[in-house]
Amino acid sequence: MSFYVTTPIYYVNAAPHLGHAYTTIAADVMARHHRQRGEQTFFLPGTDEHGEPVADAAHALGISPQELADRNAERFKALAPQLEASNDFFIRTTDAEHMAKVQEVLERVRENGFVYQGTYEGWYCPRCADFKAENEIDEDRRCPIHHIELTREQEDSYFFKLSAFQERLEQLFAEREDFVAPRTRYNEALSFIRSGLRDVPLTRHKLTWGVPVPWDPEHVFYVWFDALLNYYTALGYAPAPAELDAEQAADLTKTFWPASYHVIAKDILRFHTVYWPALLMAAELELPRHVFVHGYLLMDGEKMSKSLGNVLDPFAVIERFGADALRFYLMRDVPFGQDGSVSTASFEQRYETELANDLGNLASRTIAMISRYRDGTIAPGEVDPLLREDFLGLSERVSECLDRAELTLALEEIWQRVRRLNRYVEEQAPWKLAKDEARAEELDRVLRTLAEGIRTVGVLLWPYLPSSSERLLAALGAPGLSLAGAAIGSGAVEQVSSLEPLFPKDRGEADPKAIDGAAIDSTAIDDGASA
Ligand code: ME8
Repeated sequence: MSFYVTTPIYYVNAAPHLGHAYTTIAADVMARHHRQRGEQTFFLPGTDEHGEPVADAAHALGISPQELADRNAERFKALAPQLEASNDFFIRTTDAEHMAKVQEVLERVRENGFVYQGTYEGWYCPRCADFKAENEIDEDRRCPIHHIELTREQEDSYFFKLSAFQERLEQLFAEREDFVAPRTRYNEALSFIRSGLRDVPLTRHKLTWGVPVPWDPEHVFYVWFDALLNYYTALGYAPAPAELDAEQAADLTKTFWPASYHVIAKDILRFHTVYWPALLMAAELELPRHVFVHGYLLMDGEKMSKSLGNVLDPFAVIERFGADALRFYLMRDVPFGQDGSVSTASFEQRYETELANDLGNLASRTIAMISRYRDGTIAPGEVDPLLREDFLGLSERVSECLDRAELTLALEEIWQRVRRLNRYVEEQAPWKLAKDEARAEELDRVLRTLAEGIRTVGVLLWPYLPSSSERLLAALGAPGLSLAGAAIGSGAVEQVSSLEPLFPKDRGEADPKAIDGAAIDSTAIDDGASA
């Protein structure tokens, strides 16, 4: 079994923000979960470095596009470890290997008869790097996303014969209803296809910052074709994960292509669910298994984006609360697949009531009681059948949810058990049992059940809370992360050791700017320059 998950490659025309962190965290949760299942896993994020938005931003700063790309790619690359993302590689579309492969694949698309020469005229948004259809434009001729004026562009272009794939795309959607999720996004993509596909420009004549077109050096490829192909090209030169044998390591494409999941937000739905499968068909490559389209993180009701200038800084949030708290908050508070508002108030609420109280206190109390009443030792034996029943099928259920990229649902399944364990402590009142010698065996069983319960949720929570889970499991003397061990009673906690609070409450004065203030309040492009 293998599992390959990707994030969009982010534009380097500005700095990373919470929206980018969100998708990266989500993909990382999936990657970690599949590693726990013992599957060969590859997780790819990266940066999208060509095209007009980057060229324009660099021009405004008086530097070369390559300089801007180098500078900002570093910041996106640095974001991954800060989020505790376990990515296997980080692709940059200015990598020579990527560029060569893009030329090779698109040359094949042309040889296969899906490219022709023509002239394109239309309303163009330089920030989207995209022409807008007439029905997307209002009377002001402004971009519906960036609110900037569209320009009327006319240029010689090579076209990609998207229209040739109308029937095959309809057939794809009919045969594979899980190709795009959630269902609303599947419907949206399908209705776009049904509305009739028009051919799209494959190259840009007026631009030089891009992958040169091999058959006509006056053109570069339109940035979206260059960008989408990253998911495929990376496997041709990324270093192999350590667990692969020599034969697999020689060509990652054999093990990991096609991708299991492309995780994206709805802004780039059409590119991933229509252009991308058509392009792969044209190049005779296998299609990805799933595209999961999540919603927007909203602040003041509007999508955060670099060009709107209302971005906030994930680095500042992490510095104060840690990556785990950010990961948990985003996966828990914003139902994955829907839009959701983020705010300081809801972050603090989740942190206090769920991380610090529900989980942190449960772990501290359990370990403290085992230390106090039993010198840190768990007597061998069975766990309480009451709790065994409540945990029955849990890891299977979590896997099922994660197989469908239902990240919030899977977390809710686990959290119900965290709450169950808290109720169990109250119901059993080990402090009362400890006062009665005649109930020593009962106390042993309650402590064993609690230790095993928190171990089980600790293993299941690892994709969401990697460093806290590892600390918790280390304190339980049971560091195993394999999902096979995520059944209550299977892990044999024998001896516990002390545990510093997992989520300390004393974080100093609340700083509203840490979450919803203007942690980065300059416009995105200026911010890109000052870093
Ligand atoms: O579109 N809420 O790059 P990009 C949730 N280079 N997710 C958000 C978000 C928000 N407010 N803002 C951004 C591009 N994202 C192209 C992609 S892929 C072949 C090329 C996340 O830097 C979300 O994943 O504009 C969204 O799809 C992506 O960032 C857009 O990143």
